[in-house]
Amino acid sequence: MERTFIAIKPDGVQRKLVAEIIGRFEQKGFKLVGLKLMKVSKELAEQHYGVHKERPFFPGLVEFIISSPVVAIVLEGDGVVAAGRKIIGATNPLNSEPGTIRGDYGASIGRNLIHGSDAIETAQSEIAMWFKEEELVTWEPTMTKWIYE
Ligand code: D4T
Repeated sequence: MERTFIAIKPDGVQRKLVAEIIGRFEQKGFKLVGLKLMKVSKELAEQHYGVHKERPFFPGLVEFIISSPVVAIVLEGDGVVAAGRKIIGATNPLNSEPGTIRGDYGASIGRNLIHGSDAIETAQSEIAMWFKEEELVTWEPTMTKWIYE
């Protein structure tokens, strides 16, 4: 089953949007398989955003991610990577559709509340970067038969 990595960034945690954000994925029908509150190390932040290391916003982005706790999440479900990105909305909250997390709660690109993996392969490497195998929980929600045919 497909998995994605989601992180509620420091602004989402500070603004007390954790329950609201996790709730949106739960209500959609996706299964939580990993969940933890953590202070992110500089090494992990730099690794996670490694593709952006030459971009001018990289130092500020890393400082922001390590500035305050983050909630790291792994979700499972058919098509969860692409559907998760839709629920999150466009990178710049000013362009995100209303009804998306960033569209409803964000007002600037540097405080866009949440990260979601952008492809299945990225999700696999991000999950391995952020979680130990034993932190991921295998379980069967009783609701599954009411969500999937
Ligand atoms: P993340 O990776 O946080 O889910 O965001 P996206 O996948 O939607 O967007 P991204 O990788 O292009 O950007 C990563 C991260 O950098 C911040 N950012 C981005 C920024 O502060 N200024 C910028 O100009 C850009 C492009 C926001 C998200």
